[in-house]
Amino acid sequence: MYIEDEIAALKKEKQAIILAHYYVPDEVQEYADFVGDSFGLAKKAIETDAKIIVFAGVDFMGESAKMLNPEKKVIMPDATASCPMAHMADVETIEKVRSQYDDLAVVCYVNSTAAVKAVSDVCVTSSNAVKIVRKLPNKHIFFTPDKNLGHYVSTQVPDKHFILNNGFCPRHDTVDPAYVKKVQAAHPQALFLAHPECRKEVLALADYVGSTSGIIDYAGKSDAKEFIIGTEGGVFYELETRNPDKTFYPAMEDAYCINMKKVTLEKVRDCLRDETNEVHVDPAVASKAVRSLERMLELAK
Ligand code: CIZ
Ligand code: SF4
Repeated sequence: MYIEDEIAALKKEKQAIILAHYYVPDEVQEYADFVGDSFGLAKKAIETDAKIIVFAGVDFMGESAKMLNPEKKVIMPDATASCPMAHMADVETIEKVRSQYDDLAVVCYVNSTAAVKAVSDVCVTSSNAVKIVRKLPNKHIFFTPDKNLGHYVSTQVPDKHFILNNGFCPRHDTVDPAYVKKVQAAHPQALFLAHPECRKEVLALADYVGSTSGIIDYAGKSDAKEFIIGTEGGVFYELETRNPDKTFYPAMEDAYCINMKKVTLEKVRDCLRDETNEVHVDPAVASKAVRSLERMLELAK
């Protein structure tokens, strides 16, 4: 039997759904029931009535899906697919910053561990960070883990004071402005669409700054025919499928997130068949962390 047919049969038998991030390999996106960015996937995880969620993505995404659906079984194709940025934040730093400011909100990017979410006031994703931070009543914002997204939000919400944690995405943080300029010179008609996990020097060159789903929407609606894409290479699958008449160029030499690429179709089949790599979150941590996620879902409306 072909692997695609095996997966289809297992999904039916087990009442399972496959949720995939835009950064996983093309063939996994092709056979997923829903493909999205972390915000879209979190919302989908709540809506589904499937009994098993196969989360084709990295650790923090599976954790969030589990915390929002404690009664469902959440399994991961590769248990070692982990976002390094999520591990660049710690509870001690948050507590220290909290002790220094009276009117502080701790805002954590969803790319974070459950333990960090549990001591934060609200979660955000790159699709909703600006909107949510604007709505917070607090004057001081401690943004964690991503310094680049935090800096970008601070430029959009200038009336608040930001303290930035020192984390970053190894993929987006290394996009080189000199390389982007070379691609721009080679394709002068192309618009440059960049993810806010890139450094400010890169965002300064962009025609549009937005989340992965923001970039996909923008490219679809724009009249332009060529685009330089400043985010992980997995988005090319969705961009090219939706826009066969448009051309997309990467803004970096190596556009791939190693951890997202660990999620293969074989591993999707294996974890579904064997129900392995189930996600567990300590209930005491989960009960606090889920408040930050639920507050995000509420404030993003
Ligand atoms: O870099 C990531 O992991 C992103 C952009 C996640 C997401 O979908 O927000
Ligand atoms: Fe983490 Fe960056 Fe990979 Fe996203 S692209 S999962 S932020 S390492």
